[in-house]
Amino acid sequence: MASRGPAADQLVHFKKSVKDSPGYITTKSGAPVGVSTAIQTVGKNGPALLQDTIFLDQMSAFDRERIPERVVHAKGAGAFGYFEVTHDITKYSAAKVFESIGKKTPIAVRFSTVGGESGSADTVRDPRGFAVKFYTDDGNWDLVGNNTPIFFIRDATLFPSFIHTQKRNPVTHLKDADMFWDFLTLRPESIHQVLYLFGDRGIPDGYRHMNGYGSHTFKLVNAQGVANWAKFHYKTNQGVKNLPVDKAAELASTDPDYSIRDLYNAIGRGDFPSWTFYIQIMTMAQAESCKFNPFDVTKIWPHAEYPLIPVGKLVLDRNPKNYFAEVEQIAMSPANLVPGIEPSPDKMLQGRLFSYNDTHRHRLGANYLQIPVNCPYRTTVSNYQRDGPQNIQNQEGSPNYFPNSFSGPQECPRAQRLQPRYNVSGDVDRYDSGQTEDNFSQAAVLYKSVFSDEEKQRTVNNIVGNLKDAAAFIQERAIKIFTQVNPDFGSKVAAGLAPYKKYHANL
Ligand code: HDE
Repeated sequence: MASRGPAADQLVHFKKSVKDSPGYITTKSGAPVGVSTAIQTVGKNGPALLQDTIFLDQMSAFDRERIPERVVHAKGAGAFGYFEVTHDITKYSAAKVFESIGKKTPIAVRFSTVGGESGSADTVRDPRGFAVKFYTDDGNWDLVGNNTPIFFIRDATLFPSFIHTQKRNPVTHLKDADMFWDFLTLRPESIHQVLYLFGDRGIPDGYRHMNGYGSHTFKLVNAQGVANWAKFHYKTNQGVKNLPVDKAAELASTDPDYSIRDLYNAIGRGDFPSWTFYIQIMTMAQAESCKFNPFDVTKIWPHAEYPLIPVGKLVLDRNPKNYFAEVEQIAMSPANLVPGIEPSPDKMLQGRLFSYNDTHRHRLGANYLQIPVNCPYRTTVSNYQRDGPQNIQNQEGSPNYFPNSFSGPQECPRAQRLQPRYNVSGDVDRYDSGQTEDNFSQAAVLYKSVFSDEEKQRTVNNIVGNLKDAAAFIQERAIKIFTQVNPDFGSKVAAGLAPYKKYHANL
């Protein structure tokens, strides 16, 4: 029989891989089970018995199968592979992952959509998550990015509200065009990413045909302790491909798991996807005189001024052995940094340094880093932390206090050198950047000079198709913002919305 593809044939392959007879069913405590198709009852039609420990074992496990889904990025696909250095960047970073040309570091990648639940369709208009875990010799480094180099907001404190507006209305449990556009138009810094989202790249054709970005600015530190600011990019070697709107809508009903299937099948048939890894560098002095705020994640760094420097490649060559174990339980975190790579003062990144580990403790438990897919297995975890729920690596007889005289682990001078002292000062305040920063200039360039005339029109159509459901006063506010980006853009959206401006909320 012809193959139906690696995903459809998974069970057939499993059966072929089992050499001996399958062995016996057991309870969780390892006891063999005699009958697995009938509950124990008093007589043929009688009530069930509490002493049926086999039934209790099975049903109690089932009752606990689901863990909370991710509050964002709930639907996703994962795969494994390696990162290989092809160009020397040790003058910028002493991180072991970049140590020498040819060096390979194992990686795990999780791709995702953002707003939908775990069962939602893959082909929606939404940013895509592109999170990479590098299992380095110095511990795990996670670059938890998206398929866009920018984001909607630049202050972490706005994130919970922003996400609420992209998800379901708490009364109707429906997506709500008023919430969605009200927030975006009240925070004009979002316009750059809104344009990106409603342009052609807003619906990538699966996960293999899109680029990835670390998005934030990070700090790289070299062996001499010299620091530079950096951005990370991965360019797809499969070529960028996006889905036309009608095709995406059709797939949402005929194959809602399109992107998961596409990735699994490509890897399963040996067609391993890869990305070329680049950095952009900005010196500390350049940052001082930069025209825009280099720590603002709503902005890109123009490539003409800060060119892409090749570093290596990412290759995905293994599918998950088990989805729950290796994808649902993977815990990506921007706080997983290694010596030679540090955060920048980007306020979004700073907020993320807290949020991810916090959500992992809630979703997976306090010792989530001991779950095999999260464990920094290329190094040995030694410290003075102990105990907690489900701890399976409690460091045996090593002392549990520091300093000590009994051969406990010591501080690492190299890690200290790679975190050089730096100076910051300023007045403590809450600085709302909504109106004080430049919100429009890069969006204007994207619309005018990057989008073709056809893409401009498609973007307008996509926006109209969504904004038409919002109240008229929100539509008007949106048109003003689009006009600030480009008058042509504003008037095209206004013309597109004209037939729909029927509903005027009486506020
Ligand atoms: Fe996330 N984000 N995020 N995010 N994010 C999560 O972490 C958060 C942001 C991104 O495949 C959550 O484990 C805050 C930007 C990806 O497992 C949560 C802020 C970028 C993934 C969270 C942001 C991302 C997440 C939900 C603003 C691109 C999926 C579950 C300060 C650069 C990771 C979880 C995976 C997931 C918080 C903004 C990318 C709640 C607070 C910007 C790819 O912790």
